[in-house]
Amino acid sequence: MDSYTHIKQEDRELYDLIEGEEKREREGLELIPSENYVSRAVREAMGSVLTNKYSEGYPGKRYYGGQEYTDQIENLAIERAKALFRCDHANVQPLGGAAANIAAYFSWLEPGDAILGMDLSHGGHLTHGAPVTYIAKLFRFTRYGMKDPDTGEIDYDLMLETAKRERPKIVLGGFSGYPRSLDWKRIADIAHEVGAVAMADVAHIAGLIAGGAAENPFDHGFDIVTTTTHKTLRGPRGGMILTKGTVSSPLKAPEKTIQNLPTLVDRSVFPGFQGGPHMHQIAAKAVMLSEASTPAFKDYAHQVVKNAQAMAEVFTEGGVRLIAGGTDNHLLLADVFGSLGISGGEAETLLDRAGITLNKNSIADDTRKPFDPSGIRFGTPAITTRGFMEDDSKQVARLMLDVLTKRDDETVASAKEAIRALAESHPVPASFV
Ligand code: DSN
Repeated sequence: MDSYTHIKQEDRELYDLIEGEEKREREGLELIPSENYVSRAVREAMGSVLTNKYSEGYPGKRYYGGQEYTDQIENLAIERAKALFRCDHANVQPLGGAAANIAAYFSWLEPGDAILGMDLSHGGHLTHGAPVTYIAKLFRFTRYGMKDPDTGEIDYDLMLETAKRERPKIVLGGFSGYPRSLDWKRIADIAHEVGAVAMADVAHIAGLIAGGAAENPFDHGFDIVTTTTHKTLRGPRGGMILTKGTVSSPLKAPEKTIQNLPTLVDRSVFPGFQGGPHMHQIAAKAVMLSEASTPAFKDYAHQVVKNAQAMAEVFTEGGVRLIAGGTDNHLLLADVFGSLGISGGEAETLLDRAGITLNKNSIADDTRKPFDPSGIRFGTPAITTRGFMEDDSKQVARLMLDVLTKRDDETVASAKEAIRALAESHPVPASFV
C-alpha cells in the first residue's frame, strides 16, 4: 500500500480521499469491465520525474531540447508495442482511447467522409459516432449491428451491402459493450472490397489479444488498430495507434496510402491534435507492454475469459437473459429489466451497496433511457488480477443474482459480508498495491 507521506503532510483533505478510494478498491469487488489494477511498477513510472518534461514531436525530431532519455523511453514503448501486437508502427502518444480514435479518423478522412461502425446500442463506443460528440458533426457515421441480440451474430452480408451503398472510407470493427468475438477477416475484406481502410478499436480486448486469448486484427488484414492502454492491458490510462506501413519524414503531408499510414497517423496525433506528449504516461506504457508480453500475462488473459464464462453460466441458469447469449471475452451484458424487472440503474445501486461495482448499460434496441437503461455490464479483468478463478467468479455471480432477485436489506447486508470475505481472501497482489 502506498504511504503517500508527502500528500499526507501537505494536503490532509486530499490524502483522506485517496485513502478512501484505496480502501474502496481493496474491500469491494470491481466488475466494471474497463477497469483493472495496475502494477506498482506502472504507478512508479506514472509518478516519475518524466511528468516534468515537454517533448513535442517524435524521437529524434523534437521541438525542445533535453530529450536524451525521453527519446529512448518513447522508442522503447514503440518497439515493445510493435512486437506485442505484430504491427509495423506504433504511436504511443494518444492521451486516451477517444484521442486515439479521433486522431486515427483525421489521419485518413476529410470532413464529410463516411465511417461504417457498430451501432452504439449494439455495443459500439461514443467515439464511433454518437450524435452528442463533435466528431459526429464532422464525419458521416453509418451503422451495422447484431442480426440477433440473443446470439450476438453480426449480419456481415448486410454490412457489405451497407458499405457498398454508403462508400465509407473507414470500416470500423470494435466495441465497448459487445461480448462476442468479431470476425476480423470478414470486416477487413468488406473494408477492402469498398476501398476503405480497415480499422479496429480494440480498447476493451487489447489485453486479451496481447495474451493470446482473443484474435489480433493485424493477423486478419487490418490496417489500423487503436486501443486504450488501461482496461485489460493493465497499463496507465492512455491510448495507442498501431498501423501497417513504414514511417517516412516528408516535408508535406504524404499521399493517403496504407504504406504511408504511420506518417499520416504521427502527423495527425502531433501537431494535428495533441500538444506535448505525457512522457510519464509513455514510460508507464513501456512498463505495461513489457509486463503484457510475459507468460504470466498469457495465463491472466485466458483466466479473464474463463471467469467471465463461468459468471455467464450462473446468470443463464438463473434465468437472466444475456445479450449475445453469453461471452467470448471479458464482459457480460445482462438484460436485468427484461428478466428480473429491475432497471439497470437500480441494479447498479443495489450492487454498489453490496460492495460490487459495475455499470448500468443500454442493451440492443433498449426501450429505456440511457441514464436508467435495461441492462448492466460487468466483467472480470480486475477480479482476475486479484486471483479469482472460475469457482470464485461463480460465487460472485450467485451473490449478485441473490441481491438482484430478493433486493431486501438483509440480503444486501449478507451479500456485502460475503463479498468482503471474498475480497479479503483474494487481496490485490503485493506487486499491484
Ligand atoms: N468508459 C469506457 C468503458 O467503460 O468502456 C469506454 O470509454
